[in-house]
Amino acid sequence: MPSDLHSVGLSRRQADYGADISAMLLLRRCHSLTRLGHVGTQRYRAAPSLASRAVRLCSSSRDDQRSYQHANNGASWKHIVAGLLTGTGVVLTYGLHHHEVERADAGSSTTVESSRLPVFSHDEVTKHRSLEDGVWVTFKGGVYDITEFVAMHPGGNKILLAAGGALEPFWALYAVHDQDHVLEILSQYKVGELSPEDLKKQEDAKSLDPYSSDPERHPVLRVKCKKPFNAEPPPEILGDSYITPHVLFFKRNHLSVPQVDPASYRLNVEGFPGGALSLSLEDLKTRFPKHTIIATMQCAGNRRSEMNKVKRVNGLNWGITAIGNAKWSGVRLRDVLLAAGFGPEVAKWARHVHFEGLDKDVTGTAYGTSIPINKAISEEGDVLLAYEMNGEDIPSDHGFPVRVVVPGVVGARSVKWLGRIVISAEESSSHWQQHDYKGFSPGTDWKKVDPKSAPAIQELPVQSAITVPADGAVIDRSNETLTVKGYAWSGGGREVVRVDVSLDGGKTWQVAQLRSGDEGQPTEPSPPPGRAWAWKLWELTAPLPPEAEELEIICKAVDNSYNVQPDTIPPIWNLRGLLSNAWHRVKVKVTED
Ligand SMILES: Nc1nc2c(c(=O)[nH]1)N[C@H]1C(S)=C(S)[C@@H](COP(=O)(O)O)O[C@H]1N2
Ligand SMILES: [Mo]
Repeated sequence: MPSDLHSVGLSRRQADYGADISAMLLLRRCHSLTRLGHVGTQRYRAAPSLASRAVRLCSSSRDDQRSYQHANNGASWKHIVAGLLTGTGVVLTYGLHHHEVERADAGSSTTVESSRLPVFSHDEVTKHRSLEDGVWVTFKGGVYDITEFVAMHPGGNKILLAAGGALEPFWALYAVHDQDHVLEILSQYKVGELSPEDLKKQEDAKSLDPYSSDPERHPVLRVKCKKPFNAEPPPEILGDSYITPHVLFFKRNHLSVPQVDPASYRLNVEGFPGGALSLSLEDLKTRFPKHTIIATMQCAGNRRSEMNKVKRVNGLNWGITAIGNAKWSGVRLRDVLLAAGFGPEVAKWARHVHFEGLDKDVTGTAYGTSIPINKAISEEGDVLLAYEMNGEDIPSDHGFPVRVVVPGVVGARSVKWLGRIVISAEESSSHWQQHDYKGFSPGTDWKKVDPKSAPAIQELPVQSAITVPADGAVIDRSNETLTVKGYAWSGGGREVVRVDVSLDGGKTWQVAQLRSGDEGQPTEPSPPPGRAWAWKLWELTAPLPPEAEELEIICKAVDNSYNVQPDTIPPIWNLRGLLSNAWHRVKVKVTED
């Protein structure tokens, strides 16, 4: 998120708005004119001064955006944006109402004939993704300039995530499903048509490529690698919900997503003296009790980008959101192992349980890993063969129809598209068990490294990060307080008991409030000891330190074993950039208005 957005967003929230709908109408009229005349990135500045005020309001400069905030009505706009973001329909009401007002006011139809609008290429549209350059989106083949809409809405910065691309998925994200109404609102902002070639491309993006059957992903995700698909959500959105919606849940794929037919799906459980057990999806759902847990999944590479800044590491450059928290339902691995013949005899030699996915590389090798038997068989281990995520069938990106969920353990062990389970005296021999997902000394380089010298990562260390404000955000001095938000979690079922936050680079600390649920919603009951699989969201609102021009905000979590996060990265640096859990730091600027 560019910092200027934050400055606009934060100062707007504090601004003293005065209702002025006529300014809106002037703005709108100015907009209509430019719509027929100048269209381009400079159009606001070039707009004819029908009303000097409106032109000023249309200005794309940041200061003007900000001063405009004082001339509008905060409360009602807040409602509108709340409506937009929650899909309550308030925004639709606004849109329709406004549409009518304008129509009456203008005395003529505001709907501009499509044929008279210019045609834009996708490239042209993508150039407009900021308040400075204008915020353009496409919707059903039309091109819309929604700069004004975004600029006027506190929280409108979230719509900016759609800037320069298709709007459809964003309306869907905020549950505004009625596309006719969306079109009606948008019609006021139409500036052109998308070129037929680019519309076709948008429609049939699928080509002859091994990843062509991969599912669609939400464009809000920050893509680290397209093929295979790896992406994480923007921090401020992740931190918004205790249970991460699956569209926002980070996706970490080593290969293409396999297409699995649920009717012919079989899970093979092998390695037992009595032979293999083959289970259909139906068998899993009907023969075993259904068990539900809320568990956080974190990739071993979460926050690798911070480590990468200290000294280059190998791997996807994850930010702070290769982590998510979901409600997983399925059967206990324990129950399936018992059904397959686990008992005292098997316990004598069995030490590991291997998992193999149905995703295979060109040599036919499947993704695979293993976990220790005690975690797999223990009732308290809560290892699931999950067929639901957040109450729905597991989405294909997350392992449809069945995935393993090993709570408290590094994401790499939670094998998706599970095809095979093998009980064994040995660890999995797979690359991902033996050569990857291991931690090393900061002094170990690629010449010296011996993978056999380190154990496979299982339980993860204590972790926390700041989701709001973003690094580089600009905060207005007129804000008397500052709210810092984030997540905290620890591996092995250890519960986070405290999060400390500093606004002054670690000189002084305050204790954040922990939450196990969404704001204003009932919280999840405390987990049984040793089974705290889910993260906690935390928040601190504190007075803005006087005089400081820049703040270094830090967070650090403490779990119930009193494990703490290391303060800096260099002593935990490792060549693969794994286990990056140093104090999280963001810097924000404080400006005088
Ligand atoms: N079959 C299979 N399972 C897999 C992977 C994979 O590539 N293939 N990636 C693993 C890794 S490294 C992580 S962090 C998690 C990510 O799960 P998610 O994509 O549902 O977030 O899945 C794990 N399970
Ligand atoms: Mo991972």
